[in-house]
Parts: sequence; C-alpha cells; structure tokens
Amino acid sequence: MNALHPLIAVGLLALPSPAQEPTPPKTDTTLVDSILGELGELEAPVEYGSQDSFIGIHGFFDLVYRNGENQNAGFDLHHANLLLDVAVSQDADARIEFEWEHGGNAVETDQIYLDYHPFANNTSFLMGRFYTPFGVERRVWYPPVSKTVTRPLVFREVVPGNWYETGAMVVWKDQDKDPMFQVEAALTNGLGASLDTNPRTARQSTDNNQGLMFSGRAGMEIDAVGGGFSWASGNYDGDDQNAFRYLGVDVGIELEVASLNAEWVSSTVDTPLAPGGSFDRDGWYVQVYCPVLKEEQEFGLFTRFDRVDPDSRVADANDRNATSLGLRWVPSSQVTFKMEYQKVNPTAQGNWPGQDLFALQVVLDF
Ligand SMILES: [Ca+2]
Ligand SMILES: [Ca+2]
Repeated sequence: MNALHPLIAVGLLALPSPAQEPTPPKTDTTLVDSILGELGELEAPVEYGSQDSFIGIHGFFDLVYRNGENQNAGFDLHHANLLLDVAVSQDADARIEFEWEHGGNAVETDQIYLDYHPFANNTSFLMGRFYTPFGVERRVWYPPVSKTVTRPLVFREVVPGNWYETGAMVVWKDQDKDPMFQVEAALTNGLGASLDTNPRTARQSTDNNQGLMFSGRAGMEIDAVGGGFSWASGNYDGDDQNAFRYLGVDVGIELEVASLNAEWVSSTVDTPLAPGGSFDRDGWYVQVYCPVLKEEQEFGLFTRFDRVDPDSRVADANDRNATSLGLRWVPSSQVTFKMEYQKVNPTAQGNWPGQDLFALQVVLDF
C-alpha cells in the first residue's frame, strides 16, 4: 500500500480554508517533518511484511435452489469463498482460502500454504494446508469452474470432498514438453478416527495418532488426452492399528466439440469391530460436457453418470447410481447459471429415499 506522496502531504497541509481570502500559506515545518516521519514509518513496518508483496483478492459465492424427492426444498447459500493469493518474492507465493458454507453455518480454512520454489526446474514445495493430491476433481470443483451443480457421489462418500490435509507436498511438472508429466507427492497428518463411518468428518487439522499419510498422483498429458494414477495410505485410529488405502485412476479428453472426464476410486478400510478384517468402498463417474456457444456468451450441456458402493460388506440402498442432465450458461463475465436434474437409483433393496433432484444455481466470481 502506497502512503501519500510527500509532496501531496505538504500540499494538503498548505491549502487555505475556502472561507478565507487567499493568503500566503504559512508552513509549520516542524509539523510537516513530524507527519512525514510517521508516513515513512507506515511505509516500512518494522515487525514483519514486505513492501513488494502483490496480493490478489478473489472469490465467489453461489446460491442453489434444490427440490428433491423426500427432501426439504429451498435455497442454500452454498459457498462464499475468499481467496488471497500472495506473491511475496521470486521464489515464494502463498494462498489463503476461507470458506463460509451454507450461509456461514460451516466456516473452514480450506487452504493455507506457502508455495516455495527456489529452483528453476518446475519444482514447488507446498507447506501448510492444501488439497490432497488425489484425483483431479479437486481442480475443477469450484462452482464458477465446475460444469455441474452436484459433485460426483464417489467424491463425497469415498473421497472426502474437499480433502484438505496439513503437511508438506512436492510438485514437479515438466510443463513445456509434449507429453507433459506431472508428479505430486505429499506427507500429511492423514484421515482421523471417523473414517470407517464417515470419510468427510475424518478430515482433521491436528493429528490423532503417530502415523503420517503418504499420498500422490502421477499424471501425463499428450495433446488433448490426459490421465493419472493416485494413491493414499495411512492409519486412521488413535493407536495406529487400522490402515486405509486409496487407489484412483483418472482420464480426461478435451476436444473442440466435447470434453470427457472419468475417474475411478477404490478404498480399503480396516475394521476395528472385526480385528484383522476390512471392507472396501468404491465408485466412479463419467462426465461429458458439450459447448454449444463459446464466443461472448458461453452455453453448454452436460451429462454425468455416477456409481458408488460406500460399504462392500452390505448390499443395501446406499449402493446406487445417479444420472445427471443439465445446462450451464455464462451470459456475462463472471456470472454463471446452471440447471441440473439428477435421477438416483438404488441398485439394491433398501430404505434409500428416492432422490429425484432438481437444482438451480447462480454463481458470481470476482
Ligand atoms: Ca495421522
Ligand atoms: Ca454396499
């Protein structure tokens, strides 16, 4: 932040009051010196900080109207996110992301990390809280970017949604080549005690055990086709006895007429109730987006097929698939409208409430 230019400051002090006849201004040089001295100190705080930081402030919010079978209908101010992206120096950047979810009922800091890249070979070291390098849905979930209103079932019930972790990560990218390779690897606290019952609440800020989680993704892009393998493993209970493992595969194809994204995830969780036993969770999705308009206004159609089995031990109504159809319209810069119809089908008998869902979303990003 620039303080007042010293000449402007002197000019302000010297201005006559409008009610008076213009008279030669008298300048209290002692006062001017004193104020300029204070301004000088404001420009260079002694405690911390850099005069040369560049701070980008961005964010978005989205309002969703949902009407699903056997559910309450209504509006949800789903996300309001504020992102500070700070360029501190040639080799250090930072990101801080605050999220107010559901009108502020849930407040989280999704990401706070230092991105340190002292070498010129496309290697970054992230330290702090960041999204686990597993799969690629984490890169496109933001409502202004995502083509759909809902997120894939497998990334809510197997992978814990915005899977943030605290620790350190290295990102290596061979970005100027074709094919392009990218490797991300992280050592973090890992998931916590509720993983066997609820993956989303198993995300944790401070570790509940001695063990760390290793996770990573190795990916490649050739022209319009990309893909990768992801892995995560650790122990989730307080005694480091019960392990979890995640394996993921992703594929993406970007063509002029359509883009296709597909991911498959499988996870094994040791079962504390049956020592030596374990169960599996798995699921996948395929999503296709077809742009109809690209210039000035964007308009496109999407469809997605989801499949999830959150617990291999039982065949119940939680084993289900979902088919989504919808459209996305960007009528003016930074304003996005989406409409989605989702039909959910349990693949086993059970007590799942049929969730024929109709959703409307408006997003503003800035
Ligand atoms: Ca741990
Ligand atoms: Ca099942």
